[in-house]
Amino acid sequence: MKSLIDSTVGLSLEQLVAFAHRHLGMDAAFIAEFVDGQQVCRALAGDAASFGFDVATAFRGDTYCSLMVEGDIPRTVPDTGDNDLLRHLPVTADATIGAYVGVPLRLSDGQLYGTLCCLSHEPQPDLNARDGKFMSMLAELLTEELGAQARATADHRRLSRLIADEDVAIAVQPVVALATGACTGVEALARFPSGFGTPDVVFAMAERTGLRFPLERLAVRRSAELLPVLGAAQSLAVNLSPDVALELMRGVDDCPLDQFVLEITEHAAIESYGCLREGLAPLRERGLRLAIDDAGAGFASLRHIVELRPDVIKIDRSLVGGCESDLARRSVITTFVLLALDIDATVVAEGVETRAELDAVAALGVDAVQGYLLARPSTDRAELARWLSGAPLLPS
Ligand code: G
Ligand code: MN
Repeated sequence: MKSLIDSTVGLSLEQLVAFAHRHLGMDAAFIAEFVDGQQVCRALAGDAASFGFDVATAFRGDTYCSLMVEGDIPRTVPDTGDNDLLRHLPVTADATIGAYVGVPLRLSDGQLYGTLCCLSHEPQPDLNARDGKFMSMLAELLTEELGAQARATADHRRLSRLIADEDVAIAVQPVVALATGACTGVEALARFPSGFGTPDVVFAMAERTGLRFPLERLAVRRSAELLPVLGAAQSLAVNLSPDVALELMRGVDDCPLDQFVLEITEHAAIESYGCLREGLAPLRERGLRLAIDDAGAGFASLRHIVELRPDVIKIDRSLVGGCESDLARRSVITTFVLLALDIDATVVAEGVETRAELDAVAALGVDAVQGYLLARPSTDRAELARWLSGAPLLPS
């Protein structure tokens, strides 16, 4: 059957159980997982205590749910007194169960996970097929959510392993000054083993699984290993989220920061510019330069620039691509160039792929360029050495 929804809607087990409880109006609703021949309550809503259980309670032996899953009792039992099997089951009297509705919960591969059930102390003569349908629909949503949880757990495990193994490579791409043609520094870019997807995908996975800090920390630590091969005037640009940047840079008292450029993407949501400004101030005093990355790609770049007064504005490649034949793109680039003049920043055009783009951004007053036309990001350290030694990188 086609799934009700394409991807997870983000409803938790607790929310879905609460829907069951509210809609059926019974005394308690719960999800029980089958584990090693027992059933363990995973989420509940309503007055489960009056039936003698709580979250994490394990049920053994014949239960309503195991009987329902086996097909020995119906999914909807308006009055347990009318069912021969349930009437004589000890728990019916012990917990005073008058009515029951349950549906099996399956994982997306069809494997049985457990059950979603509602219980009432009194019989519920109004319970009908529609209630059963509603529970089946919730079960389908739960299948989605359980699948999302299983995927998140698997992602967390894979990514934790990657971080523990330090399985990240650092590619670098030169930043080239238009005035001299020299490489003024490099941007470090994390690269992950094939199978993990693009860096964007991996960092998004890290965000989802709560591993963004350790992953960004690892990437920047590996990037910093390149510092010794850089000339004193050459910079190392690293991409970091603002919160990680503050935490990390604070921790490196002994390390000179004047070779680092901290790239904060325009996509980063900044909760408090004041806090970030204050946090960065002592680091900038120690020489750290700040770049706003991907400028012009979204909505926030002007605000980031106005609030943070970066040393570098990196114009997003979506503005640079085809700018030679697009007045609007050139006009936005000019805006950044003029803004940079006023705040004493330099401008780097990213994603320069053609000679025409290079000539256009040069004519608009951009200071430096980065892009496939000059060099692709590379993990080859011999190539890095060649760039840093002053090999001409601008096409003649
Ligand atoms: O957001 P940020 O600018 O940090 O992203 C850099 C990314 O852009 C890297 O993954 C790099 O591989 C890619 N990149 C670098 N130069 C070019 C280019 O000229 N064209 C395109 N399409 N991508 C580029
Ligand atoms: Mn960047």
